[in-house]
Amino acid sequence: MTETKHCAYDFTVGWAGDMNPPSRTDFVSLTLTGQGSGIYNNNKQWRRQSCWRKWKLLSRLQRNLILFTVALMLVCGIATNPSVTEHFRGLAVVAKEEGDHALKPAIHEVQPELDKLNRPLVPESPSEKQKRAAHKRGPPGLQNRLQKKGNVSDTQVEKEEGENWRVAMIDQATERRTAKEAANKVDVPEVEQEGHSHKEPEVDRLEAVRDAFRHAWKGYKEFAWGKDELRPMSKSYGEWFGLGLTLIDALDTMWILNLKKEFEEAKTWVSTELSFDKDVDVNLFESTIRILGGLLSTYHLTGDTLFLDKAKDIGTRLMPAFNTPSKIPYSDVNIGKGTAHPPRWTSDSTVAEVTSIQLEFRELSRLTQDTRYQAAVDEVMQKVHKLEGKQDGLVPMFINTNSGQFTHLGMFTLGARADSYYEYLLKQWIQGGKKETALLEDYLQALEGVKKNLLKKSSPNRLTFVGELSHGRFSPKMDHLVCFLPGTLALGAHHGLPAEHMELAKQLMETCYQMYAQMETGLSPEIVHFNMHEGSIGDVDVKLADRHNLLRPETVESLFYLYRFTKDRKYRDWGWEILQNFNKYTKVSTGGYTSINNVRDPEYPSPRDKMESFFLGETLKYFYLLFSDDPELLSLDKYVFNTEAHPLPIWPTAQ
Ligand code: DMJ
Repeated sequence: MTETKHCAYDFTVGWAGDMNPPSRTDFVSLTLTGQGSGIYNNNKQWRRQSCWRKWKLLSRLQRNLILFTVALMLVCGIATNPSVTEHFRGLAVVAKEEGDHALKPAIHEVQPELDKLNRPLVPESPSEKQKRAAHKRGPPGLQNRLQKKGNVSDTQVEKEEGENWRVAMIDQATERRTAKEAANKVDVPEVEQEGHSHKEPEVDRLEAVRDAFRHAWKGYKEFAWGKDELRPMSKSYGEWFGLGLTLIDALDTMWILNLKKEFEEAKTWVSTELSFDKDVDVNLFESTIRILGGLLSTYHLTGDTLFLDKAKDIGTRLMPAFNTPSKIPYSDVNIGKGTAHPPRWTSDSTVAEVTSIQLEFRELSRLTQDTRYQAAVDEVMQKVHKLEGKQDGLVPMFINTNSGQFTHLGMFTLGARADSYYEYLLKQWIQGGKKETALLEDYLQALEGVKKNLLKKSSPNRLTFVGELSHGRFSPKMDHLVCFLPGTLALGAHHGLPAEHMELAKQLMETCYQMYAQMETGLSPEIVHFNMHEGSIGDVDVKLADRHNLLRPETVESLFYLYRFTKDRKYRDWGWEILQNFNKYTKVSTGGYTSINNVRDPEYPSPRDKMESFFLGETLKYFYLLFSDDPELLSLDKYVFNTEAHPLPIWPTAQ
């Protein structure tokens, strides 16, 4: 049967707000009728021609009115879409942050990448959407974890490489060679399976870490030798203290990785070039954990007194920091002049900084038989132990160097400015032979405080996370820095603390891994916010300003502890995934690795042009220890690692 129909449109654009009909036509009534009594032909071409003819029949005014109405509807639709408005707000935040960066000179080379990050918002084409979906590693519901049990294959890595930003930056030849070499050096463990014994080939992960170190060192050696930090994109360097920070931080890593040639070159620099007799302000905490800690551990590993002499020199030069009315040290010391001062804008120090220098100064006293170092840092701990202003063992973030009291009361975090206070309570107790009970009490009480005030579950997947408290208000914000905690909890359980600490460590370890796995690059952002509302689509939210990754070590560090104590291979596999993603998104062709601005964009992760010294001092060292099968390689019954991954001995008399 043929259906007869009119192609009829009725557009009425007008105003009928008055009861009386208007005396003139304030509206346009438009009726379009189909092709008279023509037979309705529903083929596409007929429809297209017919509508086009109708359109041509309209007056210009009518056409303009229609176009205007359609445009208005589109604009309203976009403006009321929350995800779009949020994106615009986010772009404004990034623009502000990058504006701040622009003040710093060496960032100019990175600007094209930043421009790409701020590229205009355009709707994604279906093919782009598909591409994104392919890159997305952490779909809601942790499908990601379930889907990708194994490692990304080399072929897949190479295929993806061709599509992303690194085409311009990364030396793919180097990378393929590395993958090939790694694949050739196979570690072939015997695996018993259903009565059959077969060889299971495994990429030599230890060699992959050594390759990563060599690549980082190549950049440092070529463009930043003897300087604090490599700027791998601009092939230059940055100075912070002017003390060869990266070189010193990396000394014991080279020793542990058995990179003899590199170690010897660095040692020559220390003996011939390194001088602390310099009119320079250094941060007490950073120079203690990186320089003093690095020299002490290298002395222990090598037995070479060069490093002990240097350690004593820098330790002594840092001591003026403790000359304060309260004996709570200032943040900054001029190691040439022997003067110390707080930052320009405050007389406060941060709590983590004044309570995370103890392992190093205590060890320096033990080695030199000079008790002054230990006395100074022990006094800080004794004062903090007694202070008011804690909540269930949790400490505020600031302490005043004049009054010796906590300031900015009511704010509690296990992230920046407080993190290593908790870590050093446990580690000092271990270092000293588990005798200093005040340290243990403070540690255990703080963990109760964490459980009571900061520990929550996310939605929908019930990941356990540690949030923050501000004047009684809980915030589901967690810094990547907090990922030291699973490792510290596991270490405590290994040294006899309750087994439930290990259970909590495992839960938090899973969360820290998900902070990587749920990102499109497979690398964690600096800060995440967990969703807690029922029915949330994903567990993790990341604000635009928090999407950077600084090559930080905390998750890898915890994976190392968890693997050492449980021997569960999944921790190694997680670490292997992370190493591959560092190689994929942060490796710079001409040498070195770079921090990135955006872990959510695998096409434009936007390099920041900086390789932090802790990438060599900590991150790569913990990767190596994670993949090593030798439990005697820095046994956790003999050594305790400082917060910069420098192993210091557990005191022999104390055991
Ligand atoms: C390092 O300097 C130390 O691990 C410190 O405790 C925290 N920050 C960095 C690494 O993220």
